[in-house]
Parts: sequence; C-alpha cells; structure tokens
Amino acid sequence: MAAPTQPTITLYRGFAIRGAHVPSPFVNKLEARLRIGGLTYRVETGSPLHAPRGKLPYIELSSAPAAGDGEKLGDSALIARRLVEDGHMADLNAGLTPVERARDLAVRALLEDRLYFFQCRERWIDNYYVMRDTVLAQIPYPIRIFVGLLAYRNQKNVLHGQGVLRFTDEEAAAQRHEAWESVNAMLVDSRSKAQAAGRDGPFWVLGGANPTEADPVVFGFIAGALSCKMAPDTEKIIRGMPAVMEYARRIHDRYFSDYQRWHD
Ligand SMILES: N[C@@H](CCC(=O)N[C@@H](CS)C(=O)NCC(=O)O)C(=O)O
Repeated sequence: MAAPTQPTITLYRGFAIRGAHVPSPFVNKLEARLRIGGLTYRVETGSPLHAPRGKLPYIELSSAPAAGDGEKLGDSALIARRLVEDGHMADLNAGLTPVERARDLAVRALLEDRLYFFQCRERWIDNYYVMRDTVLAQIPYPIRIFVGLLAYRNQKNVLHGQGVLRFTDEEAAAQRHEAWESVNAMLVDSRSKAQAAGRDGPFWVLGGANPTEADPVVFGFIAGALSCKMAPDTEKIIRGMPAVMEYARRIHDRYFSDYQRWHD
C-alpha cells in the first residue's frame, strides 16, 4: 500500500538561526529523526510560550503549505511516534528484539533523563551569562536581564528538585564524564563492527546495520554540544573522543549536507 501523502510539517526550533544545528539536543534529535525518516519540513523560530507542552521542539502539521492553521504537537518522541503511527515514516525499532529495544531505551534514558540535567547544570549554573545571551538572544536588554533571572531561578528549582544540584562541582563533572564515556564505549564498539563488516557511511549506537530510535538522540546531544559555547567542559569531553566525533560527522554528512557543520 502506498504511504499517505506527507503533511506540511513546520518545525519550531526556538532559535532564529537557520542552516545550522542548535544548542537544544531535542530539536536536533527531532530534525535527525525526520530526516532519517525521509520527511521534509520547514523551519520557524517559535517559542516555548506557544508550544503545546511549553517546551521545544514542537511542530505544526498541516495539509496546506501555509503555517498557522494546523495541528500543533509537542515532545520529540511523541511527535516521531505520531508520524510513525500515521504511516509517514518507518518505526526504526520495528525489527529489534525485546532486549535490543531495552538497550535502545536505556541509551535514550541515559541522555534524555540523566545527562540532560547535568548538561542543564553546566549551561545554566556554571555558564549562566553565555547561556542567557544565547537562548534569550531575541529578548532585548534590559528585559533580558529580568527574564534571565526568572529562568535561572526556575532552573535552580528544577535542578535542585531533580537532584543534580545537590552534588559538588567535582561530583557533577564526574557523572557527566561517566555518561559520555558510556556513549563513547558503545560508539567505539559500533565503529569497529562497521569497519569489520566493510560498511561505509554512518555507524549506529547499538552496533547494527541500521539506525534505531536512540541514534537521533545521541546525534542530537552531540550536535547540540558542538554548536554552542555554554558547555565548554562537555565540548572538551566530546572533542577528546574520536569515535563520537566521527559518528556525528558521518550522520551530519549524510543527512545534513545543507547545514553548516561544527569545526573539527
Ligand atoms: N521531552 C521533551 C523535552 C524538551 C525540552 O526539555 N526542551 C527544552 C529545550 S532543550 C525546553 O524547551 N526548555 C524550555 C523550558 O523548559 O521552559 C522532548 O523530547 O521534546
């Protein structure tokens, strides 16, 4: 049966920049997921204030080319699931065994539900001014100072409640490193499997011949970290891991040739 016609997808990224990855890992993840799924989309800036779940990214699905009248959807994973359920792109995990699915979920959770909070701490607490002037760049001074302080206070509460703010700087850094070491170990293994099998192009985090749902997530976090200046420790960690850099570069080169890439 033929796939249903793709609706017009407008992706709201929250950043005014175009033709490049953004600091948000979830935005990069969703873009990678759409592109791996073979879907096209247009990009708008948008804002969490207009997002259906109050967070970026969100999309608008519309049968007509003009934005503004369609159905808005939030949450990168739920958006991808909906597009799979509607028959617009394939489920990347369809061929996985239950154990492989568990591994895929574990990788996603490591980044989205653990590393993300350490990354927020590094960005919002350790590098506040760079963070503020990047994510709130569209808000003019002096309102930005005020909005920045509100955002800072909110982040502090979230991070304290979640727990990552209860660690010392050293303890937090060690846990951030540990997460990236784990990702690196998987990618080193996958790269050598791909080499042994004579496969060119991207290699994938679970080590198979095809991407799984975890890959857009891993790519999104790497691309985000290499596309901003507010997480210098993370950038240093990643740049010190050749397999991680190569993984992201190969995915970028295959799926994002129209985007500017980070410098090597
Ligand atoms: N589960 C969400 C997480 C999205 C998320 O946390 N986005 C951040 C940007 S990286 C955000 O919008 N933060 C703004 C806020 O929380 O107000 C997804 O996968 O889309």
